[in-house]
Amino acid sequence: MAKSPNKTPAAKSPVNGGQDRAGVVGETLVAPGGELHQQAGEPASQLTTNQGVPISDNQNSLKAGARGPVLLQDFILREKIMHFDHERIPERVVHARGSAAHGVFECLDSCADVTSADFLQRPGERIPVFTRFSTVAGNKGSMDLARDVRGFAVKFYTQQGNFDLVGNNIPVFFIQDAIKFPDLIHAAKQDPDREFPQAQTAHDTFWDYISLTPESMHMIMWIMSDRTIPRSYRMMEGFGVHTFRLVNAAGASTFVKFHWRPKLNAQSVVWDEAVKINGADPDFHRRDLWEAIDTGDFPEWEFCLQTFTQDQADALPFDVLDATKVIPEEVIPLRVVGRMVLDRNPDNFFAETEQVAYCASHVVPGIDFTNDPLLQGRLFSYQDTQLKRLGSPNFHQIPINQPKCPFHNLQRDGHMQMGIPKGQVNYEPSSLGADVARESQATGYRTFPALETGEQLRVRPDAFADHYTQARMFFISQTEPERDHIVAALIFELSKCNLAAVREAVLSRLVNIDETLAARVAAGLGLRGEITPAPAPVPAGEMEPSPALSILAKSAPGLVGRKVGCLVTDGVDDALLEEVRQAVTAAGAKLAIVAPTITGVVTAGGALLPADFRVDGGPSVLFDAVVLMPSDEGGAALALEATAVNFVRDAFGHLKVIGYLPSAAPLFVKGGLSDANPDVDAGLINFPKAAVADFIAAAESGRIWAREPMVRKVF
Ligand code: HDE
Repeated sequence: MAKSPNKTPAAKSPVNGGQDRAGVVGETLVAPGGELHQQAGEPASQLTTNQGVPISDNQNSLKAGARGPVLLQDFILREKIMHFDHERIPERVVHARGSAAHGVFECLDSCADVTSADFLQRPGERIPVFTRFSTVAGNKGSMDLARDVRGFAVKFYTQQGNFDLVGNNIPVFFIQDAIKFPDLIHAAKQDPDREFPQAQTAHDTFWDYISLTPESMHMIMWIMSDRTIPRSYRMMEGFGVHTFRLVNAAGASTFVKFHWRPKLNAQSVVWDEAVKINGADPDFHRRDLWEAIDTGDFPEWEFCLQTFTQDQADALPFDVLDATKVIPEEVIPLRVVGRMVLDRNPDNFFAETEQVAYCASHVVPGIDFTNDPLLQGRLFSYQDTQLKRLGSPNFHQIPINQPKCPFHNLQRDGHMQMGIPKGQVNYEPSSLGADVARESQATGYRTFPALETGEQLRVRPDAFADHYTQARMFFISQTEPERDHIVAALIFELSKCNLAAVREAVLSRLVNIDETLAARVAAGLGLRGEITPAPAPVPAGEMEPSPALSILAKSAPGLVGRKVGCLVTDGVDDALLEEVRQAVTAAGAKLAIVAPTITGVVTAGGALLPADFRVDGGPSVLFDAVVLMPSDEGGAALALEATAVNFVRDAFGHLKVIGYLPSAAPLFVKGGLSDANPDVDAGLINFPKAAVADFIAAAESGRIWAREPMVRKVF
């Protein structure tokens, strides 16, 4: 930026009140650093009021005399402040914190056999989507790595209207009936009297509610697993949860569960890492999504249908209308029918991410509902909540919510009507107005004519009564480290519950899932007595393990989309650094330079290497694998920095692959890791004995689970 030759920020004038600050000084716009941002007199566009009146001074209110009172007639001030006062809208009662992106959905396989949904007919055809990920319990400003379910909501802008698939990253839910939802959420969110704890389930009221809600046991297994601490929004599976109904052009119905499978595979962090990420970068997930898209690293998911007939549904040992159950992929496989690529960040967070209004009731011809009582309640809730949040039944007119196909009807008026409907006719049928929109039996949405009979009852079907079989199936489908993590999470959460009776009540339910699980949690809680099983109307039956339910069992080697942190000092070896950079990039990951100062370091070859992070701002929790490349002198100096020592200790403790030069030895010693031995630990890659390719291969295979019992007590 060019410096203003004669107008410096120190220039005082009666106009700016003599303050040394950014603002209008004479004819130039000057920043505190004295940089000229923009020439006045040639603005990009004229600043105006909302009425289009040009504004001459946006820095000073209208006063009676330079030091006199501000005048009420200052319509420019009043309009600006009034608008500011109304900038916030109520945050979502759940899923308040989220991040979203635009993208495309491409049909890969014609689904005409099962649905007439227009966007699933022609392979290769693409439509726009807008996808929002979220946490559930935390407020809008809470941290990203809370242990929580993640929302996974997709708005498909199809040629037959908007289809909203408002799903989660977990395929089951806590409760079976929508009438229980307000209680569940009240118990999970902050206590009403003290407004804490924020964004966590580790507290009395949540576990009290859970201890009294046995139908939540399957979901509890999922939320205590690593699914609730994902590595990235880009690395999450997504699920429509409920059984929906597809209807084809001939009117035949097929049941369906919707699945999203990430190209980068489902991946998670470890708990201690999650806790530390929340401090190091509370925006970890939203930053990750934003930066990936910004740098052209577009996240992608496969869209899959799990379709089944009424006969298949009847043959399953559970009810497909019960949202606490999965249909194992091994029983009914997934059919890949499309893909979604997110390729554009929003232009404006509020206008798009905040105002997007997903509604479970937004379906298109060819997609219909089932009698799942949880889904049925959602069909009311979302539209109702948008009315509250966005303030008008015209929320569909907000650009992000507008269908991208023609839409017209005879609904009129209401707050913030944006359109100007023309003509005399606003009713139907009418004999006036030949161009008035009309219904069409042939092309309009037709509800599947399911036969419904029955008495009016407030009951739960008997087929919903088994709360343990699938909870057990989930637990036994996990690999050993994953089971360890479920045990550890339960111990952590229940240890934050101050009510001994509640802890014991939860244990009495865990024992119905798996005795070893309950015994291990009891040991971790320090409980010595016998655990009495809770009464279970339907005891846990045996189901085959489903390896598809495990993240680790499905994981494939790879560093694509990951981040490697490289700790350097002055004197870093240019050739090795270049080799590491090229290898990391070739593996599809990004290399970040972490240095003692943000300006960077001077390499052994004399080049200035700028840093991405100062060491205290770039702890190893932000990376998937790390490389330690200090000079000899630099290694000794870093060992005096607690943050550098923690960088190494945490990387080891979080089971990451560490490539290092002998010059990093003082950091290991200071970190209490003198025993760390590359001969037995496959994640310690000692340069130059080992090659950079060895580091990449090790990092591609993920965390070093064998190290875990050494760094943490596993009950
Ligand atoms: Fe939601 N849920 N929910 N939910 N939900 C909302 O709608 C509700 C449920 C889900 O990014 C709210 O716009 C009820 C299951 C997502 O904007 C609200 C019940 C699943 C999002 C609401 C459920 C979800 C929401 C709050 C029990 C997975 C965020 C703000 C019957 C299938 C969407 C809003 C976004 C948001 C109600 C249960 C997913 C109040 C009553 C099950 C991803 O309408």
